[in-house]
Amino acid sequence: MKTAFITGASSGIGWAAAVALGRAGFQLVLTGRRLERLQELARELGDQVPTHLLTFDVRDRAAVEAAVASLPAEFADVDVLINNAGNAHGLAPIQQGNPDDWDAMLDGNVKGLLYVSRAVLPAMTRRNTGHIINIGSIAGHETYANGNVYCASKAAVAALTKGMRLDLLPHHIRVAEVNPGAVETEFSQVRFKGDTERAAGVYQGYEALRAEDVADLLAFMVTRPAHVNIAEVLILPAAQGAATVIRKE
Ligand code: NDP
Ligand code: 8X3
Repeated sequence: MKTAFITGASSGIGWAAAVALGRAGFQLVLTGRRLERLQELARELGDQVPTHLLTFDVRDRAAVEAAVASLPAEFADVDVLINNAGNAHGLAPIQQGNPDDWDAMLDGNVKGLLYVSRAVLPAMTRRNTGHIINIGSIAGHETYANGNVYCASKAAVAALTKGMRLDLLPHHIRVAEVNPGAVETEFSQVRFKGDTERAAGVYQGYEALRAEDVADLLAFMVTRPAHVNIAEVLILPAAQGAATVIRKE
């Protein structure tokens, strides 16, 4: 059984990816900060999908390293890493931005992805096999007003994906980036700090992507033959033309 390691599995895209990859025959290492949510996911996956749960904050390098080092032998040979954990915090012009929000985005979305990758990679380079998918965003490829630091964090993910693909080429490790547009998850609740009305407004008047739509794509990508790397995908709701251009009814 192949092993997939999914960060941010306690919600949204990561949760749906766990369900889709479980169905595709993977055993799963599921990570996030909220243990009870991971336990609920493991229960939903049932006995047919072996799971190992790890709780850590991706911003805490020592915690990331300790968690990955603690993997039992049967889960340690990671075949697929989905670097999904991340969020936006705030939506404000740069001159009014909250530096705590900036830290959360740069430390989580960029350095967290690096810490997890660095900790998991020896299991791949040693075996000369592996597949890494970084969850970027349309925001990493176009910068919208007030998106400044979130967009920068995702632009960094785009650059890192290309760099990782080059560096890991000799080790037969496929590296890819999936860039979603608007997906209805807890993303906007986090961005707007629990303002559920404002968060719901982001998805009103059109059909946003569901986390399952992105998960289907991820399952397709990781089940391609070993010579195929779907290296970069932009996945949008049909009603979305650009980051802030959405056809609303
Ligand atoms: P959710 O808020 O639903 O899920 C975010 C996940 O990331 C949670 O499982 C959360 O787990 C985890 N996470 C966040 N910060 C940390 C941290 N510091 N340490 C460990 N885990 C963390 O949002 P989405 O599912 O939408 O987001 C998943 C990814 O998709 C993110 O990288 C996001 O930027 C990206 N994305 C989302 C889009 C959207 O419109 N929704 C569009 C484009 C990209 P926990 O809180 O338990 O730690
Ligand atoms: C999430 C999509 O457009 O809100 O990355 O930045 S967007």
